[in-house]
Amino acid sequence: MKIMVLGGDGFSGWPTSLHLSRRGHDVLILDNLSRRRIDDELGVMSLTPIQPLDTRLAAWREVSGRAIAFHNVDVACQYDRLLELVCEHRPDAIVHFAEQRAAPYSMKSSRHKRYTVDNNINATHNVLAAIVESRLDIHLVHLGTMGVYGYGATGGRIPEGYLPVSVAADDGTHKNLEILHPAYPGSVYHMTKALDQLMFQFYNNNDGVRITDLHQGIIWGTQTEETARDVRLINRFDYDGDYGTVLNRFLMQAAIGHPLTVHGGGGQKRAFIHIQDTVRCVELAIRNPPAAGDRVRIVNQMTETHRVRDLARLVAALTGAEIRCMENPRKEAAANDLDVSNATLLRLGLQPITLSNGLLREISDIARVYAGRCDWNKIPATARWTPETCSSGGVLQCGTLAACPT
Ligand code: USQ
Repeated sequence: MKIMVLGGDGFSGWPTSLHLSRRGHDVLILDNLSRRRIDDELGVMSLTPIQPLDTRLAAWREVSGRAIAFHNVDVACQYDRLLELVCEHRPDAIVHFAEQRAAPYSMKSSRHKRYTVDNNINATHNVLAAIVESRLDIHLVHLGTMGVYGYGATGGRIPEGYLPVSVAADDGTHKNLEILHPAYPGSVYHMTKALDQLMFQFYNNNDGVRITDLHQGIIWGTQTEETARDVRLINRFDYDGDYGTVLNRFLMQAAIGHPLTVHGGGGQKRAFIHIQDTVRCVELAIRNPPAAGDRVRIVNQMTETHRVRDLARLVAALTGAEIRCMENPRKEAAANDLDVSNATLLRLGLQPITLSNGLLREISDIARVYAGRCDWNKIPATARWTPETCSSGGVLQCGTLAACPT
């Protein structure tokens, strides 16, 4: 198949592009390299030494004998160029990763909130408008997030996108419906993914665009089979307080002798997936598109759930690291339950990679090899959800100790 990957230079987009290329697909990356510019803005760099995109692509050609094309395009701003490329390359599928993906970054200031909304909403809408204007039957595969559901806010098992409800009419009868699961975004970033869902619903209803929305959990791990083939193909490893995600941060903190930074008491339960499974799931979604006329297919792309403090304990047991509970800079429930259906991916044949000591050690080893590239000052998470979160008497207290539950 011919596949366009929007955001193909990022943490998920790069390994996905390689995986699809290795599986024989003809891959074309569109990216504006914004993630690299955000590193510069924040004064951080990936823990792993990622190469410029042209070096990455040349290395892939050398290692695999396969070419991946690249166009530097800002999908959120350059609509005409996007449309031109869609019409020229006539992809069977477009994989859309071209969004700002960090919740803390989206909450840093009104500038960051506005950037995240402008970028993410315009990117998604431009892709949908270009698919319709091209008049091509392109399957859009989008990386959504488990965060749109609000981590168990409605109680019970989280279904894949649609909630069965019974609506009472005035005459006392009941009508059974399936509605889009209510959105409970917990950050401006998560809010943009909730808004994406409405755009998908509209373009699917109005224009019959075939869409798969993958509601992804927190990714852990860094390398895939393809990125591990040559050091020039290495994937990003974010550890900083804005982009680093929780399990990778804990593993990296343990590797450099930093205490594990648990927010609050660590009662937050979240969904997780290994990066290798992410790329496999995207390919499964591409190979199994919704039929013409089907509603938006929503798939929960996660393999297991864990509480933050349990992950900290696991990493501590493996490495001897110290656990430190910090005032939580986010506005989120101190504890929640989470039960998620991932029936579609299991039905499509995914054999989940679950947390195992072997894989955790592999990540720890990578973190240890590149520990010298870490800037300790960038580890604390300082983006506060409101001026009141983790402040006392108006003084910023993020990073101060809170009581850890036993
Ligand atoms: N947390 C800590 N200590 C840390 C970092 C995080 O306790 O050092 C806690 C957070 O407070 C939060 C949980 O760990 O309760 C998860 O935080 P995270 O930074 O690992 O993940 P999150 O901000 O939710 O976002 C990440 C990705 C995002 C994706 C989302 C999936 O950055 O792109 O959509 O995971 S999900 O969380 O399922 O919505």
